Amino acid sequence: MNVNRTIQTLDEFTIQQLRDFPNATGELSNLLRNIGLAAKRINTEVNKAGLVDILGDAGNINVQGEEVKKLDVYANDQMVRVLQHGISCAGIASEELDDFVAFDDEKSVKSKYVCLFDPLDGSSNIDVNVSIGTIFSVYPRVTPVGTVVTKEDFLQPGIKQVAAGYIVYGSSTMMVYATRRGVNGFTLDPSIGEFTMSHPDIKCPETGKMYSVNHGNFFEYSKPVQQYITACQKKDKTNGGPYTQRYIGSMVSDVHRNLIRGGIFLYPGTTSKPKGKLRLLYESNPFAFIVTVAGGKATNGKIPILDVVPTELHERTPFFVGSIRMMEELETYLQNT
Ligand code: P6P
Repeated sequence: MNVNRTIQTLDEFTIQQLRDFPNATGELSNLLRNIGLAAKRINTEVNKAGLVDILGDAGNINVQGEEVKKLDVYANDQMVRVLQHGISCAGIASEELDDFVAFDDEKSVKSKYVCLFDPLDGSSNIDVNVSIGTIFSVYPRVTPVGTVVTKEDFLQPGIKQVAAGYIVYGSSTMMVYATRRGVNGFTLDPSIGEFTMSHPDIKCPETGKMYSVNHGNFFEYSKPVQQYITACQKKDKTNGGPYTQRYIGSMVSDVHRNLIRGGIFLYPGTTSKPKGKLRLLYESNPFAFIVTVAGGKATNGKIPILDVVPTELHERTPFFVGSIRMMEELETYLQNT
């Protein structure tokens, strides 16, 4: 059997990046490998999620006598554990936790980074076997290394991110992450239990033919958003329509598809929820960073998402992200807001 030595694993790739930047400390590479480990553990449980009903529903005691946890709680525990036991993260904030968690042990306080994440986005889709994902965002701390992190380390604008990524637990399990040097995708090879490079140097196509939005909220969207959505459905020389509408209802899947194929994803504010549904810090900012590094664009409908200065850990924001030409087309409508 030919062993393909040219396919890099996530670990090999992050170590190669370290070799290319000799003055790098290796902390970020180590943090990304930690997330890869958590993702493999989460993937194992997600893949048998459907069996939980057979083996005993969440909250029950399984055959090993362990409490069967809700998957999103399990995913959160795995992310916290690998980051807390690593030496590259000084604290975390999670969609699952009300407040941030400072890692105050003597090793962690010396770490340069903090990590924010949604451990299992779209978890309501699990019991109907729709793809779900983990989303993460990495910032350099603003408080002095050696001290315990504070909330200001987490309330930074998305432009300050040093890395962001996601894992999509789909037909295959993929980890995609961006640093300022580019976006790379790794597919989990179950035969060796490693993420292996499958999508090097991902670029978001300048335009596309897909738009993703929840049409059910149409009559609650602003007029300019309604006009744009209507234009997407018309054969129109200016926007190259009609587009195809694709909406899985799992952000990681919808944005991943549009990143690879080109397209636009919209989660606008509505009359009942003017801030929309998606979280700024650990859903919108990571995807905005990834798509922007890949050549796309992301806004809150008014300004680049990455420029928004957060005031709360769990604040929501309207979110528009995708191929740059499609985003520019959308903005010709939104400027009439
Ligand atoms: P709606 C999943 O619950 C999620 O947070 C995102 O993954 C997804 O894009 C969005 O909500 C779907 O929301 O209101 O369209 O069902």
